[in-house]
Amino acid sequence: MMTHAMEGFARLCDDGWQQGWHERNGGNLSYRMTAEDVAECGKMLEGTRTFPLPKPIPEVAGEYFMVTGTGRYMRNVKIDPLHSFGIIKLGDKGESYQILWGLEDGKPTSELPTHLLNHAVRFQATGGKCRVIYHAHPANITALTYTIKPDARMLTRILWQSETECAVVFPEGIGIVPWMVPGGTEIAEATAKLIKIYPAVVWSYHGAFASGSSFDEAFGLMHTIEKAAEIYLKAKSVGIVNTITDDNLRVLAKAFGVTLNPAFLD
Ligand code: 2HA
Ligand code: ZN
Repeated sequence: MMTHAMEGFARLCDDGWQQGWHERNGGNLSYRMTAEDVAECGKMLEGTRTFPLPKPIPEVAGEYFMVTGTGRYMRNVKIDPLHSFGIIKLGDKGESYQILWGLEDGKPTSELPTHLLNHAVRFQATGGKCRVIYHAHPANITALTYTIKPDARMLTRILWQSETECAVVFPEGIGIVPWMVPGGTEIAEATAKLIKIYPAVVWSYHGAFASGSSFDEAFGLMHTIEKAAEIYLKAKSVGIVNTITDDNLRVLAKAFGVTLNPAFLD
């Protein structure tokens, strides 16, 4: 049986697949469940397997998460949920996790350290609102990282200038890490440092992480970033002769009641 939260989780995975962001086993998703989500699972949750985390994450101790499985394909989440994702519960000190449902014949995503650290940091940054961390491999935002230095200001300005909605959707800006080996604690800590400030972080030559209070918000953020990157690359390939000015951005921010990161304005 699929609960409401499971349906929402599977829908995002399928949406990302439909967008072409999840070649092979690329990308992963995690969702911090509410008490109602956990209650809806009822007897489906039973602990059988416990694993240590490479580093304890006490900020999210005792929390329940839905996570995709390592080596699993986003395109299969909808048709084979039991093998493609699962529900885990973190230990009392955030030192381990227990698999309570799904992830059959498998384990959570290789990016679990990044997901959990990002949850810990975003939980604090948003006063507990953030519930979704989403990693995808969209082609345009990844291509864009080959054209600039890994600099948050430069990246953010390009995106803000490439689609009018961007500054309203991510007024804090977007972070970026240089190329690093994926799957470990080092990239997890580098990403967490940035996601404290920015709702999304781009991984150079790899993809992006987006956060949100709901599946809609996290998916929508990834979609907005990717769309802006696509517009930028198209405009740049023809030749950019006009752009959204900083004055335009200031007027926009005022009209929508958002505060743009002042460090990113000229
Ligand atoms: O799940 O995307 O970054 C595979 C990946 C690793
Ligand atoms: Zn990846």
